[in-house]
Amino acid sequence: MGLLTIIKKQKLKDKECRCLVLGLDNSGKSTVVDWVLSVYKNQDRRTITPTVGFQIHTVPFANHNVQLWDIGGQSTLRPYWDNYFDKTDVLLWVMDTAAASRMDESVQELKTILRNRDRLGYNCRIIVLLNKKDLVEGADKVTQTLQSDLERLLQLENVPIETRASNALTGEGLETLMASIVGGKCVDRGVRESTIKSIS
Ligand SMILES: Nc1nc2c(ncn2[C@@H]2O[C@H](COP(=O)(O)OP(=O)(O)O)[C@@H](O)[C@H]2O)c(=O)[nH]1
Ligand SMILES: [Mg+2]
Repeated sequence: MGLLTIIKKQKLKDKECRCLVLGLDNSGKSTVVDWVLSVYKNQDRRTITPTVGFQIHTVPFANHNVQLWDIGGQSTLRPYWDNYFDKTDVLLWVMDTAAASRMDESVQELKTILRNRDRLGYNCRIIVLLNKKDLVEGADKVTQTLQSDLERLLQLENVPIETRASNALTGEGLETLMASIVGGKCVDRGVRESTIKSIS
């Protein structure tokens, strides 16, 4: 391995960003992760089955190692979500834009998390991903309305949130999402490895 390669690899290791991917079951979390892996790690796209427990993937992006923690969203698994909160840089909250009947449930779950922000850490950034935009007619208008509704609903929590829209099947919106994920503060890799060991 040439010196340049070693230096490049070391640089990548220096910046690590831990992103917790949460949201209700069927919102598209694993599909988002799958698209990211296919593009930035050249992995074949998989057939997605409901996530039982959690999966951790590390993806190189813009001089960062982005750790994506894909956590199962079924109601039986939600009481365990906070086991993963420690040292999270970004909480990516995935919502199914087309599932109007589950919107309220999703917002309530997010509110519960935000009310316990001491567990998540006050430096953790919150990104809400309005996924499955391809399934709604007039997606841009719908996501705009949803965005302002969300801001109003989460106002009481007094937490700044960033909203993005995506189609995880085609990857639309996901490259800018990745850029946004690494845009925040990231910390040293060593700290994170000890956390993974203690949880797994
Ligand atoms: N049309 C459409 N379907 C999606 C999108 N994202 C995910 N899906 C589908 O939604 C279903 C649930 O996705 P999955 O990633 O397993 O959701 P998870 O339970 O949140 O991990 C799967 O059938 C996916 O193919 C999207 O952006 N558009
Ligand atoms: Mg899943």
